[in-house]
Parts: sequence; structure tokens; C-alpha cells
Amino acid sequence: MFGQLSRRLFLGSVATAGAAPVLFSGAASAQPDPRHGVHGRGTGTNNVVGAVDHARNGFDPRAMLTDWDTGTVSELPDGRRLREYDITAVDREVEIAPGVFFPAWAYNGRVPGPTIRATEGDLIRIRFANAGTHPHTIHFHGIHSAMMDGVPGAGQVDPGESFTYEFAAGPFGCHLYHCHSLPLKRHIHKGLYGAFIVDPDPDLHPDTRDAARSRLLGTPENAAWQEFMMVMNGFDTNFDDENEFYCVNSIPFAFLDQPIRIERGRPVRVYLVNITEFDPINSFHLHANFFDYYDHGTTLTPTLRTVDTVMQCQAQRGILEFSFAEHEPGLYMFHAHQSEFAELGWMAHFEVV
Ligand SMILES: [Cu+2]
Repeated sequence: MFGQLSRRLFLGSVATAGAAPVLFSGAASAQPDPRHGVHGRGTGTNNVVGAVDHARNGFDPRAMLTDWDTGTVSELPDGRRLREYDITAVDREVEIAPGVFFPAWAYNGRVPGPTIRATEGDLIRIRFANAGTHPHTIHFHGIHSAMMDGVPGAGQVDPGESFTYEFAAGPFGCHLYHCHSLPLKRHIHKGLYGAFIVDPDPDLHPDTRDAARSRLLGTPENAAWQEFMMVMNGFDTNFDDENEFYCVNSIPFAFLDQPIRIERGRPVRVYLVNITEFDPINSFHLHANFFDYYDHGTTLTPTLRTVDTVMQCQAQRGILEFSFAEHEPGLYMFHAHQSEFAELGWMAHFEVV
């Protein structure tokens, strides 16, 4: 079905092909979802038929919204905090859309890899093992020495080998990590990437202490927020250097019919990372509301105020903050504002309750 078709030819063909493993636009026989009107499954909609088996994949895009990995924590002799992680690269088949399997390379078996979350100044120690079939690295976007850069010649790991990366977490912000072996676009697109969040240490930011505490996991100020990790990615399932699917946390439409619940009275913070390969940019557009944006998350005052759309090139990331406190309960869409990406999976709902 996916053979030699480009995604644009593919999109044209499904309208007439009828029985395909994934049906977009019109050919489905399922009943429309009465909760979601035109956006539910059924005739005339943009969606998939059936469901991905998250248990078989071994990861769930919904759990990935909040499954911060704070590592194994201990205290160093000098009083600093040490966070240790074990990350293994594996070859793994992942179901991207119902019945569509992708031969991924994955950190700890998941795409994206674990969301590493630390506090500014913590020592991060990552034991990286390569159980895959190609050389891989972990290249962190952060501050570290040349030896710890995770590129060919500095921390690249052959199959069956291992390497330990070590560096102090910083600067605070919303970052990422990915494999930097060559060819780079294939190693990234195959699934070797993940988010790396560094919370600010409030003691280092006396003038913006309240804002720093609201970002710091474990504080009551942080618990007041509803925080979500969203990694915008895509999948080239026929290896023609174009993506057939676009998503947040790897599964197209994962949050369209099963919206992300928002408690109306609590503010929302989205950690947004774009790792989409092949396309120059991706974007996030929020319906019926506006947000403040912190580019790279490296400031405690917004770099953009009162916007409803932000675009990111590959590896760009940022933090969105918004509130539905003044809104009536209901479904509020968010999606890529490249319409084609939205129709190929990057479309979702918040459900404000
Ligand atoms: Cu790699």
C-alpha cells in the first residue's frame, strides 16, 4: 500500500482505494463520535480507523505527557546532587498508526526516549549502552565538555559497547537529546531522541524566585500547574524522505478522540520540542486562547506574550504557559498550523472540565 508512493500521492490514492490499513477522509464506515462532531471517527473526517496497541509498543503517548524521569538520585561528597540514568539503544518495531509498523531505533525501547528532568547544577551521569545494530550516540543540547558531546569521535558507541556521559545540568530550560551518528537524518528520524528538562534553581534567581519555584518539580508552586511534555515528531514509513505521519509523542491523533483533560482553574505549562525530520519547521496553534512563550525555556520572563501560534525549526523548543480559567468547559483544539501536518496526525484536543 505504501510502496513507492510519496505521501502526497498516497493522500490522493486513499480517497479511491477503499480498503487500506489506514483510512483518511471519507471511506470509513465507523459511526461518528457524537462527542466530537466532525472531528470524530466516521465518514468525512480526518482520522484513522482502529487503535494503536500501546501495550505492545511498550509506551503510551498519554503517559509520556507527564512521565518525567528524575533518575536515581544521590548526594556527592561536595554536596551536589547526582542523577544517574541507564539508557540503552535498541532496534524495535513500533506501531505508529493502526496496522502501520515502523522499524524504529529507540532509547530504552520508546520513541521519544525517557524525558530526563533535573535541576540546574545537578551532576548528570548517563550510562549509555548500544544494543542496536548501528553505531549510536547521545548528543545533549546543554553545556558540556567536547568529550561529552556525543558525536562521532566523542562518545559514539559501537553495537555491544557502552559509554558514560557526565555533565552538569544547564542552562535551565526545555532541551533535548538525540543520536548524532551519521547519516544524521536517518539516525534521528528512526527515533533516537528525547526531551531534557532542566528546572531552575530558585536560589540562583533571587529576582525571579517565584517564577523559578513554579518551574521546579516537587514544589507546591509547581504542583499548582498542569504540565505536559509534547515532542513533535513524524514518521517516514516508506523511507522516501517525506513523513507520512505527524504527531505529538509518536502516535498520530492520539489526543483527538481522547483529549487531554485540563482542570479549568489550574494553569497549563507545555514543554514543546520539535524533532521532526525532513520538514524545515513544525508549529503549535491553540484554539480560542493565547499563551506566553519562553523560547528554549531559558528565561523566566516570556520571550513572546499573548500569541496563539508558535513555530519551531528542528531542535528548537520552548515553554508555553496558558490558562482556561475564564473559558467555559469543553473541547479546545490544538494542532500544527501546517494544515497538511494536522491532517496527517498532528491534531489534538484539550478537554477543559
Ligand atoms: Cu544513531
